[in-house]
Amino acid sequence: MKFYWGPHTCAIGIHILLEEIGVPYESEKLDVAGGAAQQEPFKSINPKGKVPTLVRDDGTVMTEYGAIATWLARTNPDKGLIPADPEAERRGLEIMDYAIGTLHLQGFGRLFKTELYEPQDMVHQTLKLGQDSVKRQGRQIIDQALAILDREMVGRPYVAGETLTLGDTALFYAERWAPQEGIALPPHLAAHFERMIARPAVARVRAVWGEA
Ligand SMILES: N[C@@H](CCC(=O)N[C@@H](CS)C(=O)NCC(=O)O)C(=O)O
Repeated sequence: MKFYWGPHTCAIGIHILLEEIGVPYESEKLDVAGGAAQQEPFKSINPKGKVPTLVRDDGTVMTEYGAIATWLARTNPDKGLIPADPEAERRGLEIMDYAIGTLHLQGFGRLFKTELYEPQDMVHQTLKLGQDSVKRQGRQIIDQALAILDREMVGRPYVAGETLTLGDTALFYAERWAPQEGIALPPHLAAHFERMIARPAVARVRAVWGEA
């Protein structure tokens, strides 16, 4: 398998799953901030121009965080990355979906890709009038999502209960952006973040990413 990632991106969560599982894989770092995900040769591999991307040994390409994470968990059932209890599974998926769909794409997306959310008329584009309000809106979405997720984590070391499951890696990658953007994590998320940081698989990935 070949795993494509870029510094600062959500791909760190899939990298952690690969290390937690212990499957053999190659990896390739892309200069995502410099536009490499939108250019060849990567664009022909994943026309969506996004990481994480995982290419299987038969050449088939997997994209979308939830799909890749679920496939990795289901093909390595001994790792317990999908809870056996349906209610715990639902909880974990609910948190994963909210971390990806709302906290990441609607919240942090407005901070990282502000220009995509700006009004497209000439006046706004020239004077950059829309940027502050887009960033404010992103910050409101982030604050609300962090508060909701913090309540979800009361009394739970991991998103679905007592052990790590796939949703933890999605929550972790989004938690990791908060301090980088000067946003304090609320206490239960801060504790979850530290719990993740303490895992050997996370330490190995952070060393590769130049963060440790
Ligand atoms: N819906 C995708 C989103 C992935 C995504 O937004 N990836 C960002 C990095 S966090 C990316 O690759 N951006 C590259 C670009 O826009 O050029 C998923 O769930 O995997």
